[in-house]
Order: sequence, then structure tokens, then C-alpha cells
Amino acid sequence: MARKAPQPERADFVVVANRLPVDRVVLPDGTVDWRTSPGGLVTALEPVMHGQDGAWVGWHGAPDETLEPFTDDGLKLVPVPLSTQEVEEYYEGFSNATLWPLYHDGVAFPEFHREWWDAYLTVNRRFAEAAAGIADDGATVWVQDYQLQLVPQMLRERRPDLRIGFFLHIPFPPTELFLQLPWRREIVAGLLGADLIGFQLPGGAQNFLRLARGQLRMDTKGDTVRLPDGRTARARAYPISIDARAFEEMAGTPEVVQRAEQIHADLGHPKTVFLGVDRLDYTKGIKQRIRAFGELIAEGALDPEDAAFVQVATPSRERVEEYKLLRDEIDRLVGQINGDTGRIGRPPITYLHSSFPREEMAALYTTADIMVVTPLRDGMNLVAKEFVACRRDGDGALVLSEFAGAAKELKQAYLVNPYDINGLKASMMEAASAPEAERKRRMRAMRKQVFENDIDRWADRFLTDLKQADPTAEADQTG
Ligand code: GDG
Repeated sequence: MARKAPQPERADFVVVANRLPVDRVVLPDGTVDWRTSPGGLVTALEPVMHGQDGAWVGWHGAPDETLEPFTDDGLKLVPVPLSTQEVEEYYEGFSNATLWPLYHDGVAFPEFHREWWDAYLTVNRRFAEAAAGIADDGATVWVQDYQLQLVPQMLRERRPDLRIGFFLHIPFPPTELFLQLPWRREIVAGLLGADLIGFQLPGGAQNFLRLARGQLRMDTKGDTVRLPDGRTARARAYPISIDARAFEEMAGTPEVVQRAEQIHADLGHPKTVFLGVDRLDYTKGIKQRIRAFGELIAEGALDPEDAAFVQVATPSRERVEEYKLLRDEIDRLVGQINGDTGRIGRPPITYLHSSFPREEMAALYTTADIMVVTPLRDGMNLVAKEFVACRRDGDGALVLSEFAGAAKELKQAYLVNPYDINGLKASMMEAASAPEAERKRRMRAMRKQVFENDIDRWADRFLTDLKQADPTAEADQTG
């Protein structure tokens, strides 16, 4: 049964995501604090929610704790509780050890366990109930990402009056891969509960439409699926972006400018600074890029006196086995390269396994000459866009994997196949030796793309289409 919250508690616009934008953390002295939760989804949606009279439904990051809804900076936050076992089975299990590798081309082996699926069902139902309880009559509910693919259908069953959107932040895989999933029909049906299903790229939308036809025998015409109950659902691409102006402004503050200079000095003023910034994740191609840089140093193509690589790897999903293995492998690789080629005070690679404030990110983007973004598969990749937005000097080069969604938009990057280490090395060298005018020409075009297609435009496009999806519903205030 849907929880009926008192009218004033309810909201016209509701975001439902696995995580709240803030995590509850208990400090060593026992006091409780709230921190911005990590990752691309929060970076993207925070500015969309800013100033909206809306609600955000999500887990608060602490297992076995039930919290009452509260308001933070005008935003209603509705915490959804998860038990320790649910964190293991729904989040670390089905979401991050089944769906995540499967949806990223199977770059790690997806595991299928029936009890993980059962937990996924239970938790999706809980999120649907929480959303049903907070959404006002005829409200718009926007469900986010792969952890909650059953929520659209479960929510529609409870609240047929709602307008429901869904956005998938990660790639939607080719049908051949998706069909491995024992619960493939349930997932497709779950998503079809939405009026509008958004993907990063047109290819993802096409994969989904093919499955709706093939698995559920639905009628499709163009991007529209006709459902047996007379409804329609549309599947379209909405490439996500960032608050470009906010990043640019941050990069221009005296503190960040000064910090960027300090980082350059701490590195020993190398001629070329290469930079990588990622959650520590096996989809991000961190090993490949470090190996490429290590070989360039070992072969003498780059001189460790002149070139430095800074790699930020933000801790992520640390209890999932694949992530533990990856961390060990990268530790070993970096240790080996620095051990073989460094001298006192000059390790060629500065490896930081920690998380930093956004200002520090902006300072790093400003310091770098060459940003190296080499995922084996990535829905979009916001880091590439953040680097571009922070380049107030109009300089700097981006080496970017063809397999990131961002490659379809930042076409003036040095595009690489991250599996091809020799090709990667060649592109890193090409970027490092490009004439200033060439670098600036490419950067100008990429900045134009990012500033014209920022996060507001993304949200506007999605929400405008969602409004049209149900012409009988009353106009809302989300525009
Ligand atoms: C998913 C999809 C898609 C990283 N370390 C720190 C930090 N970050 C921030 C970055 C950036 C975000 O996290 C990472 O976003 P990405 O897009 O690069 O990657 P995912 O986390 O995998 O995001 C992705 C995205 O969703 C949005 O749809 O683009 O394809 O996989 O904003 O700056 N931020 C701070 N400290 C860190 O140490 N403050």
C-alpha cells in the first residue's frame, strides 16, 4: 500500500535515485555529519534540483538505519532504509556485480544469483512505495539509473496518476549481452512502466526498443512503444552534461588558481602534466593508461624530468571483490613503474587513492596539460566535460576513449581505442607535442559543445518531452 503522507509533505517533482545527494557519515568522535555522495549522478542532478520545490528519494548510505524525511536547503529528502544484507545483495550484488559489468560490455564477468534478484525486487518495491508516498496528485517522478529499473512499473501500479520518467546513466547493452540476464523480461517490463525512458546515446535506446519488440512482443513505431493497456512509452537519447558555468567560475577563483600553481610547483614544474580522474572502477581503463605512460617513460619517449602523471582514483564499491582485485593491481603497477624509473623526489606517477573537494578537482584540471580519459565503456563520462569547462585559458588537450559516450560529443578530442596500448601511446605523444594553435583550436570547439549543451539543457529536454508524453495530465512546475 502506498504511504499517504499529509498533503503539505508531498511534492510536485520527485527524483528517485539509489543514493540521496548526501551520505550520512559517523565521525570518529561519534558525531554525525552529512557529505556529498560520490559519482556522476549526484554531480549531474544537484544543479537540476537546486531551487526546485522538489523531493529526492534515496538511500542515505548507512545500513540498518531508518531515518525520518527531512529538508536540506529547500529540498525534501526521503531516506529509504537498507539492511546490511540488502546492501550486500541488492547493491553490491545485483546492481554492482550483475548489472554493472553486464551493461558495460561484460568487461568483468557478471554474476547471476537468484537471491540477489529477490533482494533487487524487494528494494525496488520499497523505493516505489516511498516515491508513491511523497508524490503529489499528478506529480512528475523521475527515476534514476540501473539500480531502480523495476520502479517505473511498480510505481505506476500504485499511482497511475503520475507522470513517470526514467534515465539510465550507464550504457544500455547490445541485445546479445542483455539476453544473458535470467530476468530480462522483468527488467524490460519494469522500464516500460515509464512514459519516457532516457538513455545516454541513441544506440542504447535502439537496443531497448529491439528488446521490447523481441522479448515482450510490443508494437513499436519509431521511438514509441505501444503498450497493451493503451499507454505509450518513448525511448530516446539525452546525453548528460555538467553545470559548465559553475565549473568555469570555480576554476577562476583566486584560491583555485593559486592551488593549481602550487600543485605544479609540488610536481617540480614538469613540462607536461598528464591527469586521470576516476572512481576506482575496472570500466575506467586506469590500468591501460598507466601502462601506456609507464612504457613511454621506460622507452625514453617521455623523460621523467619533463613529464608527470597524476592519477586520482576515488575509492568506490570497496567491498565488491572485483574492485579489491583492481586496487591491488593498480598499486602494483604504479609501484613498479615508480620503482623502475623514478628518482628521489620525482616519481613519474603521483597516485592518489582518495576523494577530494570539488575545488581541488578544478585545480587539477587547470594544472593538467593533457587529460587522459580511457574507459573501456562509459555511459557518458563527466570528467572529460569538467576538464573542458575548467580550461579558461582555452588550452589543454583531451585524450578520450571512443567507448565513452562523451566521444560522440567531444569529437575534437584525441580519440583512442583503450585496448590498443600502442595506439594510446601514440595519441598521448601526439597530444603532448601538438602545436599550441592546434590544441587551442580543438579546445575551442569542445568548450562550445559543453557550454551550449550543459546540464540545464539536458534536464529541460528530458522534462519537456516527459510533459508531452501525457497530454491529459495537468501542467507541472518542473520546467
Ligand atoms: C555515471 C556513469 C555518467 C570523482 N572523484 C571525485 C569527484 N569525482 C566526480 C567527478 C565527476 C563524477 O565524480 C564522476 O562522473 P563520471 O561521469 O566520470 O563517472 P561515474 O561516476 O561512473 O558516473 C557515467 C554519469 O553517471 C552521469 O550520467 O557520465 O558514464 O558511469 O563529476 O568530478 N568529485 C569530488 N572528489 C573526488 O575525489 N568532489
